[in-house]
Amino acid sequence: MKIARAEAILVSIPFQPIGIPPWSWGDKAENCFDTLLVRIETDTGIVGWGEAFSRNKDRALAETIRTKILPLIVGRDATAIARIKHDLEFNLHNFGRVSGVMNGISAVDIALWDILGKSTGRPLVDLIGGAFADQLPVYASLLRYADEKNLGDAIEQSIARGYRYIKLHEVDLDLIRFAVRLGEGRARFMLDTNCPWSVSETIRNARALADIDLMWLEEPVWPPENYDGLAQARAAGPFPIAAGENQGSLFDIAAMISKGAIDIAQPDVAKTGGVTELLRIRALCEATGVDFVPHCALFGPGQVATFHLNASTQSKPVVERLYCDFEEDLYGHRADPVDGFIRVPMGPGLGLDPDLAIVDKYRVN
Ligand code: SMN
Ligand code: MG
Repeated sequence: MKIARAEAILVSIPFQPIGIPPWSWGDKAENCFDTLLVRIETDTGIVGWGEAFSRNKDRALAETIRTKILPLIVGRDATAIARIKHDLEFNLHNFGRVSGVMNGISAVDIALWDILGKSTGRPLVDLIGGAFADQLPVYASLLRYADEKNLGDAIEQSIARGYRYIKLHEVDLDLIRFAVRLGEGRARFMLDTNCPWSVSETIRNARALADIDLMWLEEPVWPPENYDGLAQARAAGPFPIAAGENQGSLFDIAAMISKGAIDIAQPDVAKTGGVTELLRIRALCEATGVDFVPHCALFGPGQVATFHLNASTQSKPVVERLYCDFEEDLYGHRADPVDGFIRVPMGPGLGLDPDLAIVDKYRVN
């Protein structure tokens, strides 16, 4: 079974915001999220879907995948997943080990696992060891509102929809305290600050928040590769420290762990080397007593692959879902949480394929 065709398809779907979130990625505050799809077709007619992390209609990343990555895989044995991933990483390592190229390689890896599942008639979760759970709790990963009214509305709405875990993306301490107090007893909270603070600011701010209950404090320290600084903040407490979405591979996560920087590792399947790399990271986490809770700010095949990965993890990690309602859904709402839980799709491969009419409608290039 050989790879006959491979393409990158950039899709970006608008969502209805609660208020206007002031938080964007890059410079544009557009209310839409990308799903950068990689579609791989075999000479036997099987189609696999992968996803590369992307924001702000990233045409440049789509073109990087088309020109640098996909030409290297056409003609290869589609079942040689680890080898293809290794060859891509080795051939392209000069172009960066974190970000664009790794996101593209991650997408190829996910699509090849989808093909393997479809060609053997097994769901991904079974190929990677089988399920510890057929459904998983989801956390509502709120956007940043920086505003009490809109943040309060998002919390009330997500609790009413059945979410029992909520991640805040705020940095204002009063607002954070307000949010946790509002939802206390109805939901548990995590706080993700996205790397804004120095080590001393982190220690000061974490101490100032010691009166609220947080499941974890995510990426408090700038820059994301400041593992010594994160380790200092972690040692000062009081919250468990989570990070990993801005690391590129097993080796980055291994360095974080050996520095004592994290309690919770959050690799992203569409950034950190796909299913193959996350399985390696998971094993490292198990051997070092670090929780494995994948990052998932994704809406396509990467999100569905995360369902399978989390379900096959003994600790049954909570699944991340960015909290927004899309104008139209790539999976016809079949991947949506119901009452705060998702079910793992048990069809072959990822078990869900994107709706091609939606792909065509929201295709950017
Ligand atoms: C995040 C990062 C990138 C896009 C959306 C959200 C955030 C998270 O850091 O952990 O969800
Ligand atoms: Mg984060």
